[in-house]
Amino acid sequence: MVDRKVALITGVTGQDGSYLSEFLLNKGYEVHGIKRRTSLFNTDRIDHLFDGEYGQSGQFVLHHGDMTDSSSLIHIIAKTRPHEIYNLAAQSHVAVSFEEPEYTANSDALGTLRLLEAIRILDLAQHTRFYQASTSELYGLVQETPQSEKTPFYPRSPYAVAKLYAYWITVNYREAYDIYACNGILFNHESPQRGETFVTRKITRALARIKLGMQDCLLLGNMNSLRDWGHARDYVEMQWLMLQQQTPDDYVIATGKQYSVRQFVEIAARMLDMDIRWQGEGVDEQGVDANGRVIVAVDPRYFRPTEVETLLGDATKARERLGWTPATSFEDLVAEMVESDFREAQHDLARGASDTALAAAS
Ligand code: NDP
Ligand code: GDR
Repeated sequence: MVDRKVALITGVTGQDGSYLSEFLLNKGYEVHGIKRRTSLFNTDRIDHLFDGEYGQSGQFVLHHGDMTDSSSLIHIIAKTRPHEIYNLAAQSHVAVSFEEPEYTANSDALGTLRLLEAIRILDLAQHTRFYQASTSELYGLVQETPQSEKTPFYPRSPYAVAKLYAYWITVNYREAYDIYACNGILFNHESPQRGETFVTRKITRALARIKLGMQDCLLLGNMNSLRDWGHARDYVEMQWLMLQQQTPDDYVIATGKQYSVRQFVEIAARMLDMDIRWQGEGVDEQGVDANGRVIVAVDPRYFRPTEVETLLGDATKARERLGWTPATSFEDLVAEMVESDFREAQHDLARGASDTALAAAS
């Protein structure tokens, strides 16, 4: 029997959960993931790991649980006695948090408390290290630029307010109970595994489908928004590194470069040989292709009641103490997402065509 390190990941079915699982499994960890009950399978992002050797050998195990249900969390932690817990589970969509503020607080704020309490109640404070997925959204209405660990917070959504509670309860349990607990204040990170309703993936997916004639137009909200975008694959390695230090601490992870949503659209479109010309202003702004077709338009439905206009991270501390350097450039990130979505769209198109052929034949 190999004496493995044991990790528990909440949010294992999400973007970061899938990259972190793969990273830890490759390092030889026994990885336990918590997934909530859903009416349809939602393990697409981790099926390649679970269906393969890792799942069969018992190195990768999934448990049903929910951040809103203490009993399931306590039970799983008692059973697995993890050396490291990565709390990635959250209602993570900022716009949705305005529609479901109470649920967002329950899962994102109280859910974090439930995990920390489980560590304390089960007497695991000296055994289990804890990572909290904190966020650049904490800076919200920014008080200084760029933002570092010392920049004051000013959250601007129910999501960010819930994450503020999670941030401070993590600090408090570190100080009160001597738990090795860290906040990773991660700026936006994307990948081909990003959920389809976050703006980067929405853009790459829509442009690929417009290119193939499967969609007419991409509807967006605030295109002036500025973000510091990195690659999720690079960022999960930092989550792990934060738990391998002598003393627990909080770290900003960011690229230090900023682009607008509009620039993201332009760069992604260029990669698909679709040069965009902008016309109009405000809600009337439109992106027009070489044939004069409107392929990008503003839909006020996607505006948020309070917006985070600009985020730019200063990751000096992580660079100096964790050796952080982002491996993937912005252009490479966009290219990887565009290529992946173009392949997926081609696949959907071919499947649609063969479905039609099948229907005609039957
Ligand atoms: P995703 O939205 O892709 O994944 C969220 C995960 O949480 C999913 O596995 C989801 O399950 C799970 N989840 C949601 N609610 C519950 C619940 N009540 N009980 C159990 N599981 C639940 O997020 P990311 O992977 O992008 O982000 C990971 C974490 O990092 C999140 O906490 C996010 O807020 C935070 N973060 C993300 C950043 C980013 O740019 N990606 C930046 C900074 C912080 P299901 O698959 O069933 O929906
Ligand atoms: P964000 O990511 O809110 O930064 O939160 P998102 O991609 O949703 O929005 C980024 C910016 O783009 C603007 N925007 C749109 N956003 C979406 N989703 N859809 C649109 O059509 C659209 N048009 C413009 C938004 O207004 C915003 O300014 C993400 C999540 O992963 C959080 O969980 C995480 O904490 C932060 O990143 C860091």
